[in-house]
Amino acid sequence: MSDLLILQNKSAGILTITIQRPQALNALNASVIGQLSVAIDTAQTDAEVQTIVLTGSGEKAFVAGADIKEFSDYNGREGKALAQEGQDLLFNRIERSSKPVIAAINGFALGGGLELALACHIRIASNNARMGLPEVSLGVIPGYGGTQRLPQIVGKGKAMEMILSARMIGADDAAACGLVNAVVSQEELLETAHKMAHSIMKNSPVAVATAIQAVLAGYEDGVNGFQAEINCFGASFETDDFKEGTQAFIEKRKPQFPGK
Ligand code: DAK
Repeated sequence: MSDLLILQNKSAGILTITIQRPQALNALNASVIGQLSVAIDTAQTDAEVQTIVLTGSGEKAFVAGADIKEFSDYNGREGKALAQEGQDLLFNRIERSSKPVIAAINGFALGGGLELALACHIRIASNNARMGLPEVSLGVIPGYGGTQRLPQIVGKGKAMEMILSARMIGADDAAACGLVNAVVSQEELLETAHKMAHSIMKNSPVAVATAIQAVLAGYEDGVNGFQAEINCFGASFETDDFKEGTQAFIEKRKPQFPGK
């Protein structure tokens, strides 16, 4: 049995997952990817979980990349298979999670580590965070969705600069280009991520899940995002959460969403 490389803590509707490999700056090896994948999957059907916060252990790194020691002797076929497997198993699952996933970036988020944060729905960074995609400096390119998600988030020009230069940027630059949603001190990071989670959890969980689905539809090949929105919008009117949300407004009270 492999070691436990992630810690999970459930409290007040929030599942906080902490990647626990501080000796390797929380670098993603196959075991971490597998354990994260199971945790994200399990959370989807866990009624006690409404939002997920993902962070790294220690004060130095969120995740300093894929484990370089693990992939240094891969050949082309193995590299391709593992990129496919990793994207299917973890990165796409995080992005498609019906429960919002917030990355609390507490230090270096490099390579696969930044790609992990990019797959999350919201990113909050501590002011010591350093982010980048250094893959080309190692003779590879980002393989866990970085060439696709980074341009979606910061725009093609900035993404090209970051990917081709392999340079890291600091938290304030990351906020300026929209890579992270907020920057706070290391001490306030988890609290800020949890506050964000609580502000989401005031809303209808069914509508939140549907909104994630509608936003993602616009980035899917061959899918008309506007049409997907119309369909999702229509479906919302059939939910108990919609009935409760509108009724509560009319009765001037806080909604008690049954979807919770
Ligand atoms: N992998 C393995 N070990 C790592 C690591 C990593 N990515 N990053 C750090 N470590 C280890 C260091 O080797 C060191 O271990 P010991 O020597 O003490 O045993 C320990 O963590 C502490 O690191 P440093 O001593 O280097 O700490 P510093 O403060 O001096 O430097 C640093 C911090 C983050 C600047 C530095 O550690 C660094 O440059 N780390 C590597 C960053 C990086 O290049 N990351 C990889 C990006 S490429 C794939 C799919 C995707 C990918 C690859 C394959 N397939 C599907 C096959 C993605 C690739 C990437 O992520």
